[in-house]
Amino acid sequence: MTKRFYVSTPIYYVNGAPHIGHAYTTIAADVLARFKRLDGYDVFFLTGTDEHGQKVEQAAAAAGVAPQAYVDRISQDFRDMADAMGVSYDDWIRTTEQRHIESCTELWKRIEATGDIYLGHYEGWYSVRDEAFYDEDELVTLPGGTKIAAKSKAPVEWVKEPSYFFRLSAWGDRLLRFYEENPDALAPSSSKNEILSFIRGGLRDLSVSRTTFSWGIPVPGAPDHVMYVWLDALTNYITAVGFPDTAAPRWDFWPADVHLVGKDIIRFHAVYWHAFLMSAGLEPPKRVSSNGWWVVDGEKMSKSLGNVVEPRALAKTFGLDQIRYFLLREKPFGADGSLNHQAIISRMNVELANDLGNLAQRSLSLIAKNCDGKLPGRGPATAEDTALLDAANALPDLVRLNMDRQTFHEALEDIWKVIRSANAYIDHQAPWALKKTDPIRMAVVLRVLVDTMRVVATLLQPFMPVSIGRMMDQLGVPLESRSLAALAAPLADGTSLPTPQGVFPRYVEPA
Ligand code: ME8
Repeated sequence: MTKRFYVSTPIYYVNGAPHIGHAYTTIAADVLARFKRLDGYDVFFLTGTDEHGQKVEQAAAAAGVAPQAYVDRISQDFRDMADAMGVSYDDWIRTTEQRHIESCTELWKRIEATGDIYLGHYEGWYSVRDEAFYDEDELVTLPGGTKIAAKSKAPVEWVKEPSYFFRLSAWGDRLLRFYEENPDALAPSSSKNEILSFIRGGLRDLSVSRTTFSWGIPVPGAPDHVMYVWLDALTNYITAVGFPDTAAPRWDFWPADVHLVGKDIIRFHAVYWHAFLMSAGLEPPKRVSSNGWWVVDGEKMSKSLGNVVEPRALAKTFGLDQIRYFLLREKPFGADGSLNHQAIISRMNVELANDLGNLAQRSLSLIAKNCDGKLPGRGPATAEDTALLDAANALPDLVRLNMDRQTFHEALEDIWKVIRSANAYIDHQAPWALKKTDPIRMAVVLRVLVDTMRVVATLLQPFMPVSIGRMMDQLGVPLESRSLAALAAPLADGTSLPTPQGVFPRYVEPA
């Protein structure tokens, strides 16, 4: 049976240029997608842009451009950014596409047919920045009397308009049961607790259409209403796998294995989305996993705060793979972390250039010099050889587990433990001193090092595809032998290795 894996990112609002926060969730999804492909899965990796709603309409108006022309331009910028970050998405979805409009229209009709949608009147607080309805108790009042959303600090306005409602209040018990029966369906546990207490607090029916602007998907049979942008946006995850055509080739990917989202949008993904799907008779996603913030000078980086870091510029300064590595290494996925150049430089120089780069360079130079550039064969193993090789061979399972939990930093820490052990091993074995005294042992030691680095490199490919591809070339690993399954077959003794070249340069401050 084919093993399938469906991973998605949020689709990003096209109300401004992409920043490193967007790149982060997308790169994390890319690492997961690449890892699953390496592990033999048929992967569907979806990302794209969220293009309707009042916030985007206002951004287009502010830019003096018609909404469609505006979203075309910004969506392309997000796509260029994803391409520049080496992101291997399988589909780029845009909510202004015809396939998506059809999919939303059909989802709406199915929910309506169950009796879960009714016409009413909304009167209450709305934040355009968050595209969210807020209850009074979710707001704080500033000294001047202005109200803002307590959590996001976004301004709110009083809205009064005819609106269709979704009977969310009817789904609380079903949602609680779902999370009880599927303990891994929401991570990390802090997000889960927040969501469970929100549901337990009692769910109110949700306004799912707007009438005071027109940039959205018309409600079927009520063209003066456009669908609430979150109903529209969430539906992207089923549009892309063919909904409503359940005979579409990609439909087998549903339910998605994991939606990666920022922690600001968990409520939409873990309450509203599940209820919409359940109401329409569709399965909810298997897991929603949320990431914490990149913070700059103590503030969450965001378009509206204007403190954003441009991902392409960062990659130009430090190197793309270096940035990808840093983002996944520096902080746990679910936690906040601070983005600063010193931290990037330190990871780059200590872990990439010293620990990994030097290990490869030292071992491969000795093979070039002392073994005629040919991969030595395996030989009788000492206890130290076995200890290192066992640690390396245990890595794939450890990394698999961490990938499934989105604990990317722990996967990297596990890999680095082996790299550090390999450095201790080479120092202790001192193969450079064995050339004259015991060349056979020298060859065995170098082969142990290559075998160890091969496992390490195989597992690091998803994080740093280009640099590690080059390292694999140097280790003499053929292209078709770079998967996890291929680790079972040893590299061919006597393979000619190319002249070693450093893969991870040190960062030197420009003069
Ligand atoms: O919310 N640190 O789009 P959006 C880490 N269109 N991640 C960050 C971040 C930061 N400082 N800033 C943003 C939307 N992100 C909706 C989603 S999905 C059906 C619709 C990431 O453009 C994080 O993943 O505001 C967050 O959830 C997302 O960008 C928000 O992007």
